[in-house]
Amino acid sequence: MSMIKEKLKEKIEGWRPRTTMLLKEYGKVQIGEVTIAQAIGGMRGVKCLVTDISYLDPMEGIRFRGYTIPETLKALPKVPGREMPYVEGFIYLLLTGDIPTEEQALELVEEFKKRHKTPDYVFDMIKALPKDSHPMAIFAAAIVAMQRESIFVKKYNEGISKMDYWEPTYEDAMNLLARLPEIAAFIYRWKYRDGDIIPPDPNLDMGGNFAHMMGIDKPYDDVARLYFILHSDHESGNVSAHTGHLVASALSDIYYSISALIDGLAGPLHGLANQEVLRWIQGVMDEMGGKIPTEEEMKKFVWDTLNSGQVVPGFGHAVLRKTDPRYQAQREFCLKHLPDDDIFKYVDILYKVVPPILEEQGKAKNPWPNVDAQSGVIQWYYGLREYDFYTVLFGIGRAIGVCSNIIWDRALGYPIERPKSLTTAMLEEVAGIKK
Ligand code: AMX
Repeated sequence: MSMIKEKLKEKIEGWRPRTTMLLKEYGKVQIGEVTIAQAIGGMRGVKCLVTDISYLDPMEGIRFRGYTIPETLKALPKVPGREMPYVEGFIYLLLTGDIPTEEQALELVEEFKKRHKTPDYVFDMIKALPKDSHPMAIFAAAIVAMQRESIFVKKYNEGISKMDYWEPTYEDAMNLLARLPEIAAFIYRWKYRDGDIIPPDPNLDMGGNFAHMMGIDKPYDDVARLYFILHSDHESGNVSAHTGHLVASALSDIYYSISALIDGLAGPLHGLANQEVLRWIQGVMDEMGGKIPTEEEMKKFVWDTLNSGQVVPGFGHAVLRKTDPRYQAQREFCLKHLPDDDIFKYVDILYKVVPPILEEQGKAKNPWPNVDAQSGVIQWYYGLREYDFYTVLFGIGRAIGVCSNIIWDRALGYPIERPKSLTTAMLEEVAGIKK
């Protein structure tokens, strides 16, 4: 058994009694109530999911295993000579709750290298798809195509004990995570670089190898590391994380679950917003003839968007009530590496003008920017200008968080998800409108 799996086993065995006790002895203790507005309104704020991988505080933002983003980036072992930590070390943190030593992070780097070989049929299948397919559709299809590789399914069919479900789930998750960067880079080079595929370099870590396979020079390796870490997890209720958890709760394997997550992430109100931000900015740039707008000019573009009944992409959030720390982390990267970039200047002006406008309009509960307002600008700057592709990068990151969650879901025996629905007439009756 690998070092990380041993460690995980120890953590799981230590954790199980806590869940068992809560369920058996305190199962009837109330943690909230549900209103009609919540039932109709997308279950906002209903407390009915459990995860220890990350927690999202509305004011403070995300904590991964208790660590804020700056704390996480500071504490994890860094790739020698680079600014950002190993993504593999971050995965160690999400899985075990502990900051790895450099040696532990490197063990995981080696483990991923052993697992990364993607079956050839995946690439053949991608090449058989129409080239104008959206990269997210290709990505989801490539993942589900590998379902036949599932070790969980094999073990389940052999009659494995429930207590051991997490082990083959871990194997599937690690195999999949090891392959996602190569699959994503293949999609990119096949679709946008005339099929000029760059093979992986077995000497590199996940972030470095991704930049290499994309054909983008340093510091894009650090961009990839930062991006995968920032997008990994945002507790369990967002569409992609929840979809992954929900599908896995039926004991569907990792391949089905992560492919489904990617489908949810592909919506413009969720992960696709980073593509929408760039599209919106490009539209303004066209109208401005490439000039940087004044704040007054920018305000007009924002109001035009709102008055035409559209949302301003990259702003607002269902849980957060302040500027997203994932936005801040990327902003700091921009201030250091691309302060004079025109698109960054646009993003910066938007940061100043959009929140007061959304406040004045009075609809959005959170007028502040989210992760997607800033992420496209970095990709664009380093030459990744096909913004249809941006959500695939988000998807690699999100798969890391959701895989970690699913392994723990299985370890703690979380059951199939099945909330209850009511009819409109029942709500009217509860509200006292109709007898
Ligand atoms: N621009 C214009 N209107 C907005 C807005 C924005 N950025 N954010 C929220 N609103 C509007 C909503 O559309 C809603 O209008 P309605 O009452 O007419 O339906 C009203 O404000 C109340 O919405 P809310 O409770 O503040 O937000 P929500 O929880 O329903 O939705 C989100 C959250 C993110 C979907 C929404 O803020 C939005 O559409 N933002 C723009 C898209 C975006 O950036 N998405 C990415 C989010 C991060 C991520 O998941 N990657």
